[in-house]
Amino acid sequence: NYVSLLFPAAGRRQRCGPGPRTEPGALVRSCSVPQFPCPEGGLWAPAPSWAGRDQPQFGSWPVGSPGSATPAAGVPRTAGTAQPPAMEATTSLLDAAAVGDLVMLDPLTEESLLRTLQERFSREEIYTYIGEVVISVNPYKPLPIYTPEKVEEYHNCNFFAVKPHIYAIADDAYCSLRDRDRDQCILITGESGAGKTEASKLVMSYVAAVSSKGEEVDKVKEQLLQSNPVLEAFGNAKTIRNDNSSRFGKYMDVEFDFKGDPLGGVISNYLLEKSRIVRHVKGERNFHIFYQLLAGGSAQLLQQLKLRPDCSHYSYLNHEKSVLPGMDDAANFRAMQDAMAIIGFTPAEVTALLEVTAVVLKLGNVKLSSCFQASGMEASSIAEPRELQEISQLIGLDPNTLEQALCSRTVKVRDESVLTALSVSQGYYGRDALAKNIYSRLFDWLVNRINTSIQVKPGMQRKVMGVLDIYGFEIFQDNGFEQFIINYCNEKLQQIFILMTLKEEQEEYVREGIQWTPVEFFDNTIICDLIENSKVGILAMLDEECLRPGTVNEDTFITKLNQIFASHKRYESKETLNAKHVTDVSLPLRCFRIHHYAGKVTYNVTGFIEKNNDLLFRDLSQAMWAARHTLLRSLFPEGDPQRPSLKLPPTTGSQFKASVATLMKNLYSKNPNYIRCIKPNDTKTAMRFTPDLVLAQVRYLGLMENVRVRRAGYAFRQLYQPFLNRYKMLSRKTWPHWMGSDREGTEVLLAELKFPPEELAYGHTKIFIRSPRTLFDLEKRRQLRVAELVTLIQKMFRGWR
Ligand code: AD9
Ligand code: MG
Repeated sequence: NYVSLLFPAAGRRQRCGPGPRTEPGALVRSCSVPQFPCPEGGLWAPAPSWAGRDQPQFGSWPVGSPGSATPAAGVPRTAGTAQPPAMEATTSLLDAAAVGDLVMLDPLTEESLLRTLQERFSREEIYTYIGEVVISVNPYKPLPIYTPEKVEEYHNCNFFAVKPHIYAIADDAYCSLRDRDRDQCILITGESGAGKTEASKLVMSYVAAVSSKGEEVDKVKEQLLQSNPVLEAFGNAKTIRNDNSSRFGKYMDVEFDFKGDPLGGVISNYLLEKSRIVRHVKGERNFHIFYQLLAGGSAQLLQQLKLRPDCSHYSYLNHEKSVLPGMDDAANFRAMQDAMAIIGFTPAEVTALLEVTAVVLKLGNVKLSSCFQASGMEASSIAEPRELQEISQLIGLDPNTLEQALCSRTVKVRDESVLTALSVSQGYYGRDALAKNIYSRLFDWLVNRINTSIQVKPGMQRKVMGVLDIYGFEIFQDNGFEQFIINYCNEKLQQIFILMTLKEEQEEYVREGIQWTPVEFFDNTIICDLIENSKVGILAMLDEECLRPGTVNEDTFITKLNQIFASHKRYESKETLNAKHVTDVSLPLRCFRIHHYAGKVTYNVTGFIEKNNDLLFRDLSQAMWAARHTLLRSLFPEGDPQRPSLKLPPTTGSQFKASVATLMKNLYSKNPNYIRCIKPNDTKTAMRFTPDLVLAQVRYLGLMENVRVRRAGYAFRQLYQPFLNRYKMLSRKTWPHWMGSDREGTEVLLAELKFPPEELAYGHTKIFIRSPRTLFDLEKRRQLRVAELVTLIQKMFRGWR
């Protein structure tokens, strides 16, 4: 059968993709492989056409998909007509720009990688693989690739029989979880505006669409999906980079039963950018909820909350009217309210939540004025009592108590409590700290409340898919405490990425009985340790400074760091930088530089101690606890004067370190799937690709390292049977029929082709090929052979006629 020779039937790594599973005891899923008319008039389905995830696109015709926006690279197609594969189908591998999997890129250089992404992007191919990793380049315009038809197309698809797509990874992860009981995690990283949140929503909605339907299951799915508008209202804001920027990190475990039906989930949130409550730069906004509430709240609601519908009235909104093109705050408020109802918030809970939100907004309008005590000491008082009184009414607190808490502070002097007046600037500092604390605690409450609704009953057996949407690596002109924390988190994610990738490679080699030769890779443990070592890590030393009695400042902190890390390979002090005449940035007064895996970042330590301490005057937390407002009161348990412990709460840094450690443990127990998002331009322009900008991200996402690690051992692997089927035409000994085992056939075939032995390894079920070049060589030979065969067939047909 000559025709069957022309059909690719390749497959590479059967990690967790669809199709017949290779591991013992694995379930076999039905593949909706398209069928094609054969010359005899019957239907021909490509011989076992399962292709594993890592298979390059060349071998998996049809690469495109009916109805897709653009034809697949190198594959001319007539829309809707099933055709035998054209010869060009194989050229995609040899055409660098069309490589759907960068592992197969040859030569691998930053330039070729960038060119490939750009070329694909220009064809609206926004997704590209690096093995199991999906790279997603934000198109900044709606593409017709997320329709129900697309869901259908990717569901139970042959991973590489379709174009790279986020649905393919979602399907792969979901099916692996459902059919093979492997808990999954999907890690989405990238810089602000790169498309992480959109990607996480696409994954969630895909899973919701393909899992089974039913009243109970649909309710759970709806609740899970509706957590997004609520969290986005309270946790997202317009920034210069992104009109809907998530100002918190989010990890969501979605839990499924044994059939793969969603049961519920758990959300964890990380480090809300609470400083935005009191300050945001021009061109940005505070959290969406404030604008939504003022634009969408009914007159009655606003009256009840003692709010005016006018943004320009509020100091924390910069006294600006802020209407964003394309964003309907009023409609979003209604959507948020509907979402809360679906999740199960009671009307009383919603009211309490909005009351506390209103209190935060109104706190910004509390004005202080300066006065002098009899002693001549500066003191502060409330300049205009109305706002304070309204706040007190909203929270059920005596206005005098609130005023006292805002304008003075209790200090212990030799076991005696003394009330000392605060200056105006100290008063404002306390007021802002209170607003930030109320809001961030309210946000935590919100997440917990959602969790209460979506949590799964204890004792039920479940499988888990975690989705992580977290801030990417940040290098700004001025990098502060937030960047330090965010970059530490990314350093840990990189560490886990390397460890898990290598672990997985190693496991496969062990499974296949192939000798594992240690792979050289950049190990960033040294950087993680520099930051998190519990004795001599930067975070521990910062905590030490924060705990020191007396007035602390960053001078002693930086001096200690410089002493301890004087000879650390990844640390540089300002003095070292000056000595090296580093002039790429104007160095702040007090700073240090870390050589992260993704680049060098200079941190300005001003504000490190205050942000790490994150202290709230005890008088303020006691006042909040004294309020009759049940929700607000519950947010300040430490305000209870009966509480014996006067222990300081953990610092921001140590809390973050602990939650990152939990996150890592959680991720490490799951099978990882990566989505690396890239922002193609700085102007949010549709389909514009700025190479320099993308190159910077390619660097700090570590994509080159990613490709190197992926192909550190053997770049390509495939089951013997499809491999032999595809290439047997290259040897007279194996073609047209090989009667022995597939493995023997493969050995005979490759021996005849005389590839260097170090290029090949024979596993129990798979052939491993070290470099893409060998595979290209094989593919080129196959192309020539196919051309010969086509000519031969044509001659035969002519002869018959
Ligand atoms: V941030 O770190 O939270 O500031 P993200 O989450 O990486 O950021 P987001 O998902 O919010 O970015 O995407 C930014 C905008 O890009 C969206 O509001 C969309 O307008 C646009 N976007 C992102 N992904 C897609 C896509 N797949 N198709 C079309 C997209 N537009
Ligand atoms: Mg986001």
